[in-house]
Amino acid sequence: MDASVDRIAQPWGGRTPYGRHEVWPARVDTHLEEGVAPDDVQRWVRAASILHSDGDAMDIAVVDGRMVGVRGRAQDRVNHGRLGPKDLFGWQANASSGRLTRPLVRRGGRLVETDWATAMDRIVSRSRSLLQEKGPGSIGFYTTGQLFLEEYYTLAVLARAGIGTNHLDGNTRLCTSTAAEALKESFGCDGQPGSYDDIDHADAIALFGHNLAETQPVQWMRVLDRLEGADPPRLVCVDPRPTQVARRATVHLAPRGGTNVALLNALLHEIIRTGRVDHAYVEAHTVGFEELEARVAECTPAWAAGICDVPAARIAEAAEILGSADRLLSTVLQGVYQSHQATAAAVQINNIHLIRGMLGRPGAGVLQMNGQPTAQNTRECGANGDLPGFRNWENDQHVADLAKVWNVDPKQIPHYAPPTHAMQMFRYAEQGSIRMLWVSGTNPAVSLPELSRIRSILSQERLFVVVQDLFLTETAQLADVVLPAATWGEKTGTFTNADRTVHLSDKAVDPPGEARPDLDIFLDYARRMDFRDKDGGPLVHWHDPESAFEAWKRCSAGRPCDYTGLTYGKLRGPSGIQWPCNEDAPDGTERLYTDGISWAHPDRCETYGKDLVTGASDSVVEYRSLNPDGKAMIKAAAYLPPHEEPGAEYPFQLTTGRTIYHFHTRTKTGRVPQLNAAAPDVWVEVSVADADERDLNEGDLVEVATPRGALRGRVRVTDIRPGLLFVPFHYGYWDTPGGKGPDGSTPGRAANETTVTDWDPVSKQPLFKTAAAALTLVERGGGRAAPAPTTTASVPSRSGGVTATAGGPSASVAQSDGAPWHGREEGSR
Ligand SMILES: Nc1nc2c(c(=O)[nH]1)N[C@H]1C(S)=C(S)[C@@H](COP(=O)(O)OP(=O)(O)OC[C@H]3O[C@@H](n4cnc5c(=O)[nH]c(N)nc54)[C@H](O)[C@@H]3O)O[C@H]1N2
Ligand SMILES: Nc1nc2c(c(=O)[nH]1)N[C@H]1C(S)=C(S)[C@@H](COP(=O)(O)OP(=O)(O)OC[C@H]3O[C@@H](n4cnc5c(=O)[nH]c(N)nc54)[C@H](O)[C@@H]3O)O[C@H]1N2
Ligand SMILES: [Mo]
Repeated sequence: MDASVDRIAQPWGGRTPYGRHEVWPARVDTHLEEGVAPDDVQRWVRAASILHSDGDAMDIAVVDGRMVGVRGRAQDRVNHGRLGPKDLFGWQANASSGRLTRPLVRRGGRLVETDWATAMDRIVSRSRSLLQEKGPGSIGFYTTGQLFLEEYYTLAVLARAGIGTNHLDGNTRLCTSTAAEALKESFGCDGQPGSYDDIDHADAIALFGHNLAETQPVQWMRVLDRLEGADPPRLVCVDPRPTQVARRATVHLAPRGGTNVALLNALLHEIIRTGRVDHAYVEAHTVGFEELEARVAECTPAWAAGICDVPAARIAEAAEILGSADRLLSTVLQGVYQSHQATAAAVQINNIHLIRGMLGRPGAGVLQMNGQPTAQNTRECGANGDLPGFRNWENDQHVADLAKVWNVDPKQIPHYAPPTHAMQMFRYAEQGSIRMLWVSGTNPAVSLPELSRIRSILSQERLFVVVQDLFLTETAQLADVVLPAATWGEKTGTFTNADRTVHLSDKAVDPPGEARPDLDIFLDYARRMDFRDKDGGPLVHWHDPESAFEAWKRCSAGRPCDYTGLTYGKLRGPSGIQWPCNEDAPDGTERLYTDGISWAHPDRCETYGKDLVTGASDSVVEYRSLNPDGKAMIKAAAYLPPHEEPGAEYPFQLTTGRTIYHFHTRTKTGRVPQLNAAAPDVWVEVSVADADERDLNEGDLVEVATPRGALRGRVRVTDIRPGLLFVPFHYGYWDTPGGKGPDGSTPGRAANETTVTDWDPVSKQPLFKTAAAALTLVERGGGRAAPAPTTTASVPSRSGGVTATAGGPSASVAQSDGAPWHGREEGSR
């Protein structure tokens, strides 16, 4: 099947159909820079994808110390050789112009270049004086889901035990805090139950607020291949937009934004009413079924139809698929996690699986998805508002155990309150109790809600801001010190995808200029701060990625995310390996909960849980009485209307999200020619009915306004549900020539100018998916098209005048079956 495919025009490439319970055939995707032939490649260096959570294994092609391309790894369990468009082309960002090569410090109001010693000195002396004058609570760290495990672990140790601050969280708060919370609420502990291999075995797959086709395109290729093979699965898609997933679904439900809980309660109602409950499973492994049964008793499809604006018959059809499935796989992502009643809704999806006994068997699993490539590690390592190793901050035994690993007094680890969440950290910075904020690997001046507020917080005189990044981002421009980081391909480390698969990513090339790996920066800071353990030894006693990994293994020992059976050597074998991996499971663990629930016992659980509606914490006493034996917890929730509903002034619902060609704030993908050209600027998706009613056409320039702010973009008329607008959140300001800067000149083009400072009461994840907005025409398009792709959820409803998205020769990708390219193999390094 050797073929060459334009993977901008055909993002998912060719099909390799396979039947149920068969092995997904391998297909190796390779893209090399023009003029480079496979035989020219001098080294293939092992890595995994860094632009989403799928964990696709790949090799980086190197010629004369330069990256020249990538290819998928055929033997890896995750992708069987395939890569998505961002991975095929995104590596070019590493060598793009604009990389930071030297540290910067603010002098006389301007950022000027300096050396590392000067920059680190500034940070260390500010840390010391704040510690002395205001204490550890004046220092906060805001990190990411895009560094490596070794880096998060080092950061967690230096922040929690070195500084002794409770203010350490990741942008994972915006991303997967609801995934983690939903798992904790249902199973007592974080940890993904399912496996990607469940796609091979399921007879029904349900995707809730998850645009799998665009955000994890390789697993979508797997679903497409099953749809074209023998005994294909039935698909249920719950998404208000006409995504490619929706287009292929057996049943597509397009609910009004923010109504997931109403819909899910109706689905649960139908599953119970039609007698589809697995009572033996419920009896053996769960508590709380009666409460759920009572809660959803009145939640008929007709009731939900009124709230969600979806036909009752369609809800019943979806319930029939979920209820009659023999092996059901569900996936959940931002249409749930960033929407109204996020945790309450995500938990109802767990409940579908619990009451149907759909867990721990091939094809029967739930994937509370991650988004970022390494978000799982932020969570495991405790760099995200949890203690390392999924330890319970309220359980003194767990804290003592952690203190032993770190050889510090338990009092040195803050556990007087839950670890501070990011939205609260920004509030503390706004109010002046946090005086130093160290931002690593995230761009909050584009990605947090209500940007005018975020800019004003970050530009305060009294707040000392450190930004550690690859580029001079919108956030870095507001910093006091900017540290140039090395990234993927320029440093070595491990990371874990959404189905617990751990990959090693090796250094392929040198970083530009004086840029340094994040690990080296954190180690340097720990050394300069001279953090000590209780015997006077160095608190951070490792010195490179592998020794950091070994230190983490000790911290993970005996925990759910046990890494003790892994080594760098083992991870250089044919495939990534799923945790837990230890003496009992030396090859890793495909699925959790194959044998009942393992981490929910009151002495073992990561949290005592919360009320799903109010977010109020339960006590250990309440937990013990609810769940003395450590079973899965079926928690019910009543539907509440979204906080901000459309009205006369703001008649539309507004939601935001992604396109396949870009990653987040585009610091990388905006610098990649093939990806940038496919979606070069912001657009606004408007339904056919709304466009007709307001006489709007493709390409018209419109303003979208909410009580927080406004943005301008060109109209794309699509089959999105009427009353809803969609804006991609990728577009900040760094590449708008002479355009709007972080000085706040408006209207801009960033979606988060308009979003609200509000979050889920349980997981504290911000609500990026529900706001009310006004829409006004600024200027007629005069025949020009919106800069939106035609291959994706933004496919125009009326194609007249819109050129189909294509990449041309520079987007050509070789797809071959059988063995990978035979360049000189690198073996083990
Ligand atoms: N191409 C690409 N891939 C990515 C990323 C990227 O930036 N670009 N980022 C990665 C990261 S960090 C993440 S978190 C994931 C996110 O991956 P996804 O969650 O799949 O992506 P989103 O576009 O944020 O949202 C998914 C869908 O939610 C729907 N939605 C909005 N409101 C509601 C609602 O109230 N109910 C329901 N049921 N659905 C709703 C939207 O229509 C949208 O299609 O993607 C990862 N992969
Ligand atoms: N409106 C709206 N807002 C959203 C969302 C939404 O759907 N709608 N989604 C939210 C979600 S799920 C997420 S995950 C966030 C993402 O939001 P951000 O994290 O702000 O987005 P990125 O552009 O990925 O920013 C990562 C930064 O880290 C830098 N970087 C990359 N690699 C490295 C490295 O190795 N080391 C260092 N030091 N820096 C590195 C990049 O250059 C970039 O500036 O956005 C959230 N915001
Ligand atoms: Mo995310």
